[in-house]
Amino acid sequence: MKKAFITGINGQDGSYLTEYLLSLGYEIYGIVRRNSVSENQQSRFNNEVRSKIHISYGDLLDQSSLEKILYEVQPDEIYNLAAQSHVRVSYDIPQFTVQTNALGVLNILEAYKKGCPKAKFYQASSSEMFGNSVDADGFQRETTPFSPVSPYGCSKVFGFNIVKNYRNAFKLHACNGILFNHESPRRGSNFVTTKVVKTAVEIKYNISDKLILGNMDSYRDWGHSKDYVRAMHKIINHNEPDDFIVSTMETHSVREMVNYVFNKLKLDVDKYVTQDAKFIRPEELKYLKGDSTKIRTTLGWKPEYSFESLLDDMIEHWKKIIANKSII
Ligand code: F7E
Repeated sequence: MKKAFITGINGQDGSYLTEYLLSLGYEIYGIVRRNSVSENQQSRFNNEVRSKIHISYGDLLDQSSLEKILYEVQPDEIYNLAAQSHVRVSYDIPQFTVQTNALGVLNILEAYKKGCPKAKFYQASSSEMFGNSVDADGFQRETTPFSPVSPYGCSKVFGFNIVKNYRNAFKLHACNGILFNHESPRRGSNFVTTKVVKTAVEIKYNISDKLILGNMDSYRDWGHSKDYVRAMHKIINHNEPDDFIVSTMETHSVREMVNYVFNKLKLDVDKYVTQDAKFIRPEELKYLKGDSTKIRTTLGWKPEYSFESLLDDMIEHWKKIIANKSII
């Protein structure tokens, strides 16, 4: 039985990856940071999954916890998904963001090199590293230069580079997935897709009466987290450690996304949606569209969800939650 070790195991991607790897017969280990509401630490798992996995306290900033657990578990695969993952929030807590997302990667690489160097390592790198850099044909790809525009993006560039450096310097099987935005019913409610879907459903059920957004003219390449965790597993298991873009190859504006969701719920956008400068970022990443030809041709990965079926999945999920709430 293969063993996988996952940081950020209770996150959107960590929880879907856990379920996917369990379905493939893996034994799953993970760490969570201590939180005073302990129920929150396994909130994305149902009881059945919870009973099958091994979760311990740990932190990317606590070297001793990383060294101890990696040495004890001796995993075959390590997935480093833990991060301060919110771009706008990275302006509020820039030092914490950089410590976790940059130094945290170095910490886990050191623990891996020392404690279980035969393992394979996956780093959750991000399309935010590109900033406003785009190739002439309108895509970002593995060769597009990084030009980050947020503390989050800067921290992720360090993480990406240190993984490559450790791969080459110490002959470690360490890889990067450069994932474009990916969403799901499990996405946190301060990311734009969930904020839009959840609020629109609340409007439908008369629980809210407005949706206040920031920049509606930025473009994102939005995929489904369930598709993207399959890509992580393919990337780490490629015979050569390498870096791959994971994307849908389509781009849509925030405005198009809002229109789709409101039309689906038969709500009038002009009546309910307004903008407020407080949601605008100090520097905005305007446009993302990833060219994932390399992973499609080399590893045979492709997404199953479209932009529309992703949003439909989220709408159905929030309808169930909010319909129950409105009955209570
Ligand atoms: O924003 C605009 C906002 O916060 C998307 C993370 O997973 O993907 C994610 O980062 C767009 C931006 O995601 C609101 O300005 C408008 O242009 O959902 P988001 P993100 O910043 O793209 C990358 C790849 C990651 O790696 C990150 O970890 O939507 N926008 N109005 C808004 N965004 C938010 N959050 N809230 C608004 O009210």
